[in-house]
Amino acid sequence: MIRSSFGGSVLVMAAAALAATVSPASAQEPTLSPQDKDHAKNVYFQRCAGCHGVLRKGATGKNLEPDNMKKLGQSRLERIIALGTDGGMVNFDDILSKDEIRNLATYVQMPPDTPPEWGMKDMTASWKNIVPPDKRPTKQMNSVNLKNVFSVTLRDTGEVALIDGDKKSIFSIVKTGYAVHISRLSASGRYVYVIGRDGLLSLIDLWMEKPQVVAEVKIGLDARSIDTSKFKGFEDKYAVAGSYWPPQYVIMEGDTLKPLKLVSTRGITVDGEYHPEPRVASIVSSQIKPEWVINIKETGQILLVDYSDIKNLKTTTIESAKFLHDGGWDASKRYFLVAANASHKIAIVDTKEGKLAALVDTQKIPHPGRGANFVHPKYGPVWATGHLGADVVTLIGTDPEKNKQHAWKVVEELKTHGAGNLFVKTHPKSKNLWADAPQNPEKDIAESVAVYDLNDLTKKPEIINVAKLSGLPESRAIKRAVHPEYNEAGDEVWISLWAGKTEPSAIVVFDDKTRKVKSVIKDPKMITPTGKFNVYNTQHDIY
Ligand code: DHE
Repeated sequence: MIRSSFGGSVLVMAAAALAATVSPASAQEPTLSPQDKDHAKNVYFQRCAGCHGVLRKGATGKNLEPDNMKKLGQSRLERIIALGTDGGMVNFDDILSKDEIRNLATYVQMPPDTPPEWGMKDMTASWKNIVPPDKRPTKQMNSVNLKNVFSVTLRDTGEVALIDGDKKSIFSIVKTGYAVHISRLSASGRYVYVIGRDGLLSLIDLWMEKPQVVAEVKIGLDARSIDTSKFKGFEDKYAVAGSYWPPQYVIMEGDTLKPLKLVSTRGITVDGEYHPEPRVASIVSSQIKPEWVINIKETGQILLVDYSDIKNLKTTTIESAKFLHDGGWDASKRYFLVAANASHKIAIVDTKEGKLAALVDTQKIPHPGRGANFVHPKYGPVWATGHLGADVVTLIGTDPEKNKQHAWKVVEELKTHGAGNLFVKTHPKSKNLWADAPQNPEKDIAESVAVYDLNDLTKKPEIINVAKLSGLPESRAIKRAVHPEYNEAGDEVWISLWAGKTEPSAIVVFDDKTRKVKSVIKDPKMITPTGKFNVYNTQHDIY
């Protein structure tokens, strides 16, 4: 089992919604008391479902259906859960008790529970138009430079901190969904959309004197992705959010979140088999067409959804590779590159032609975030991804016009300070590429980032221990250095130090040119900061 959400995910609402049924079992069948089963079910949804799936069919993590689990047996399963595996699953003996581990090992040998559906009726009933558009400000009511605001995920408190990037101070903390995941921006830059793992989507209006949630809707029971309509003429008109459970996506009004259209993603994998749980992974919005790229994890199908007429929705379905996860645009914004992470491939879609441009083999478990674009001195324009399962940053050529011989090929692998990378980042104005490694089991590596000089990639990267420079008290617990994000000007890099819920965390701001610490943002309210979304860069897909 891979630790879901890299250390504590959720499907709590789904778990709560499940009937606490215990099937009658024969003497030989693994069984638990109703109370233990209920608890194990919650632990499974919180810790395991993100990687292995609710129905345990497997994705980033292995298939955990009862027949396979029974073959491994109780004591082997307990060992795996406690200690992890060489295959990339981390140990759980630091966060689960011996009883929890034992019961979880039994639970995965029992038939999986299926959470309820969440249809239009449920969604509409959950919808709150808290401050309707006609009651909202007609102009910006605060004096903050909104383009340089960062929406920061405070993962374990279910909040986002809106940080004034110029002053480097929090100017609003907003309650959002449980185990909040990512923020995205409306085309105008006025609205921030925040999705929680419990499926709660919150809309924040940055024009308010103190920005607050103006609308919310629960789009499913377990979700990860959200984006908006960015094509000319459709700015701020629609939002689209995808869920892990039920497997579906929903199109909503952009300024109220009123649900308009719900589309199931259940269907056939690229291997031609039916899958009951094809989860919605990344969603990105095209700037060259009224279209979203919606990546369906388990089927490996990439959907190009034309939102110009949502009553008569036209979708192009592109066959790629299974286990699609995260990805980003190339510098021209024509090609979308997405990791099929457990297939160890990057799929590249030509959104102009509506076709797969290439499937590129990489080292183990590519994890780009949105990736990083720059011009390589030798190979021309490239896009970079890091890997969870290998200590390299992979560079793929992205210019089929002027650098055809390098296009859609791995042109170089840059050695990093360790596997367990989640995010790489650069900026068009920068000459640096930053790579984290928060999932590395070694404290020193997980607390550090590697910085490459884009003018001379033959030079070894500089390894910077972010935790040591932060001034936070030394502790045995890991403060994971995660998610480098540039400011609007492209001259600062912000890195979260993601500590435990009860320990102090911080955001360390580096001067990009000198790579020296410029500022450390600490605040007692800044609990478990992870992703940071600069308004301007997120709005314009700059990375
Ligand atoms: Fe994420 C992006 C799914 C765990 C921080 N993560 C994404 C995307 C997906 C995804 C599908 C792409 C969204 C998009 O672009 O529309 N994440 C998952 C999981 O399934 C997984 C592995 C396990 C889970 O159960 O949730 C998971 N993610 C995490 C974390 O534990 C992270 C590190 C911390 C946190 O706050 O949850 C985390 N994920 C992020 C971030 C992004 C992201 C910061 C956006 C990166 C960007 O720069 O755009």
